Amino acid sequence: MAGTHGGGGLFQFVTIRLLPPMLRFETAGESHGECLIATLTGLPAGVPVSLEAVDRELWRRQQGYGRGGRMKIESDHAEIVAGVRHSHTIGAPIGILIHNRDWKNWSEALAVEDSGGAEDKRKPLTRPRPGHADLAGAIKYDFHDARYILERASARETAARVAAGALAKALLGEFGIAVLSHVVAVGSARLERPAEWDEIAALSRKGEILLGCVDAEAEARMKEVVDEAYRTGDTAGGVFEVVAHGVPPGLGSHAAWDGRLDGRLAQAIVSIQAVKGVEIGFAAEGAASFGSKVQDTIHYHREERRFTRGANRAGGLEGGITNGQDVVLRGFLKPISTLRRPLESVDLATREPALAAYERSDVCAVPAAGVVAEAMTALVLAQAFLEKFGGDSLRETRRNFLGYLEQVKSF
Ligand code: EPS
Repeated sequence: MAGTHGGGGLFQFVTIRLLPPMLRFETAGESHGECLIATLTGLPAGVPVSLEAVDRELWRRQQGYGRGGRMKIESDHAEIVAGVRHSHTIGAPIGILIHNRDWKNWSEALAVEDSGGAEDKRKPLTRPRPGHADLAGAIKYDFHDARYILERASARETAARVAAGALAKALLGEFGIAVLSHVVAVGSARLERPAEWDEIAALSRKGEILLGCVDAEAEARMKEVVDEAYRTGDTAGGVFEVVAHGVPPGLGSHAAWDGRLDGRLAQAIVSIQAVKGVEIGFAAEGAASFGSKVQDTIHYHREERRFTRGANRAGGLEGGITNGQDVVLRGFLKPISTLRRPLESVDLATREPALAAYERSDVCAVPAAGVVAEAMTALVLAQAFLEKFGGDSLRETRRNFLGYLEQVKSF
C-alpha cells in the first residue's frame, strides 16, 4: 500500500508498505513425526478441489528409480480438514494433513512429551553428513545431536508443499494454465533435445515413472547412472525442468525488485531441498553467446492480432513479467548428501574424526524434485495471478481475468 509523508513540503517521500502476499502457505512437520501439515490461505471461494487429483500429485512425487526404502512404507494421502467443503474452496484457510506411516516406528524416538528415561530410545545423529543441514543446524539451534535438525530439513516436508501446490494448480487450471515437469539430466546423462509440451503432458499421465524423462533412450542412460550410484554406495543428482503452459502475459512486475516474478520463482525453486541452482530459459547458454543470438525476436500476426516470438530462450519472462510464452525453469540438484560410503566428518560429542552417519535414504530423487518444483511454481504463479486479478470468489477472479484478456486483445 502506498502512502505519502510530508504532504505540503517540497519533497514527498513515498513509502511502500509490503503487505503479506494474498496467497500464502506454510508447512509443518518432521520426517518421522505424526504427520505433515500444510496451510494455504487466500484462494478465492469456489475453486473446485478433487482429492483424487491431490493424491495423484502426491503419488507422482513418491515415484522414480532411486527412491529409498521409505517409499515402500509411505503411501501419501492428503486429508483436507479445513477450507474445502463439498469439493470447493470456501475462501477460508485450507488445512491439509498427511500422516507419516513411519511414525509408529518413531513414536518413542520423537515423543512429544519427555517421559524420562527415554535417552536410549532416541536415535541421535552425532556425526553430521557433509552437505546436509546437520552441522549448520546443530550449531545454530544448539543441539549436540542433529536429529531434530534433519527431521525438519528432510525432503519429506515436500509432500506438504505438493499437496498445497495441487490446490494452486486447481486455481490455475480454471484459467487454462498447467504446470508440469520432466527430467533433463541425471548425473552426466542428459536429454539432448528439447521436449515438446505434449510429451511432458503424456509423461505426467503415466502409471509408472522411471526417471521422468520424455526420451526412452536418454532415460535408459540416466538409469545407468543411478545403477552405478547403487553399485558404488554413492548418490546421483541432476536437472529437472518445469514448464508452465498457458500463462497470460503480465504476471509479475518490473517495477520493484521483489515484484519481479523471475526472482520469486527462483527463490521458490532453490528453496527445495538439495537444489543448488536455478536457470530461467537458456540462461547458461545465453551467458556464453552474443546478444543477437539470445533474444527472442518480436513479430506480429495481423489476422490473429497478436504478437509472436521467434523463440523462447527467455523462458517466458522478460523484465520479471510473463510475456505469454511458456515459463521454463530448470533446477539443479546436488547428489543427496546421505552416503552409504560416508565421507569424513567429526563426532559432535567427542570432536574426534569420524565417518558421517548413514541412515536409510534415497540414491536419486530428481523426478520427485521436479514434481515438488511444479508445486512451488504453481504456488508462486497463483500468487502473482491473484495479485493481478484478485477476487474473493472464482467468479469475480474470472470476470477480472476475462476483462484483462479483452484489453490485451485490443492493445
Ligand atoms: C530423506 C531421507 C529419506 C527419504 C526422505 C528424505 O527418508 P528416511 O530417512 O525416512 O528413509 O525417503 O524423503 C521422504 C521420506 C519423502 O517422502 O520424500 C532426507 O533425509 O531428506
